[in-house]
Amino acid sequence: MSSVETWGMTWRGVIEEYAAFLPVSPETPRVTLLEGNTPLVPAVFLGKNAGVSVHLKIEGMNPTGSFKDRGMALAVAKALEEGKSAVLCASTGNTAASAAAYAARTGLRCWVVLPEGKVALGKVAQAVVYGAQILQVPGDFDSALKLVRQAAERLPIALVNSVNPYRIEGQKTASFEVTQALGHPPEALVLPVGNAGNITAYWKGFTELARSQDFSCPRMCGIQAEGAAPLVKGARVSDPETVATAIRIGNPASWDGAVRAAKDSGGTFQAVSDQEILAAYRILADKEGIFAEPASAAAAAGFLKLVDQGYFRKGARVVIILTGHGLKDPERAMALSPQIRTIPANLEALEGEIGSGA
Ligand code: AN7
Repeated sequence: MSSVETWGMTWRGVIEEYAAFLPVSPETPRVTLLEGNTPLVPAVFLGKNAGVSVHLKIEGMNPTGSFKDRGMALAVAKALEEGKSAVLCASTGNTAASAAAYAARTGLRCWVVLPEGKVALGKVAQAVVYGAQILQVPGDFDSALKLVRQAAERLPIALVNSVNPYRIEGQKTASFEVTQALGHPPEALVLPVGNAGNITAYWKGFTELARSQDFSCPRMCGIQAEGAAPLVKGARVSDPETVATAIRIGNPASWDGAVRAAKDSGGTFQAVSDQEILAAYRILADKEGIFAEPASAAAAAGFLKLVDQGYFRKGARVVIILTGHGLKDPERAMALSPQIRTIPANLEALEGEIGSGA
């Protein structure tokens, strides 16, 4: 790991930066769009109100606007190393955008299968512009994932969903960054959980670090949307539904990894309603100046709910993972927007409007 002082201009992307901690050899191509090295921003409003110290890990600052880029860099590098010429994924959107970008970067063909009508506009736009072959299927992400897993067994194509272990390996690098930026791991890590790859990855990263250094791992707090909360309920959800389409998943592929992370860390799973998600979405923007997509806001909503339950000790250091950028889902933002008024293009009209609001 490089020191914090060398971050910035010399950042080389997650594979090169963390090669010693990843299953790579000198022959593994250093595929990168300079993913990782994302900001850890203090959340003054959330922290003060809760009596804890809160930082937000802004994963929306990755090259395609989500945390998926960390794992995708490595998954695509390995696909290249293995001589594959195409990648395939099912996706609620962000995996598709990331796969499409890294495939474009490396000259691989990219096939993405989306749940019809349930992917945020910005993510589809990304997949289109990066040149992916886009297909949609009726039903939810879970059936799309089942389909691509079957196809990947029959075709010479690299499956780049988080069932691909290289995705998990790449994503664990975020736990290294959090630890390095704070100087120690936080006491709790709060993150949204859909297919459960990310919580599995963070936990792998923290436990690997704890083996070589003397510190305790954070309690892992996995947040799900109420209508798609299999890990909270302890049972698959057959018709997942939530405003946070990224985590509209009823049967997480990394179920066991998620359960282990929460259990072994002394953490928890928590469900939040769509109303709580949208309230947190607005608090992040309004009070912290941070625009995160609804699935990421779910983590902030979960944090607020855990605060209400007295879950954190006073002064605890908590990191909330904001997994994707708010611009991913412009339709959600506009649905909340008041009517924008047109005024005459003159000073009098503008001054009249601003009035005592200056
Ligand atoms: C913004 O893109 O599953 O628990 O296909 O896009 O590791 O699945 C996205 C998931 C959280 C949940 N936040 O992470 C996909 C996909 C955002 C996400 C998650 C997703 P996992």
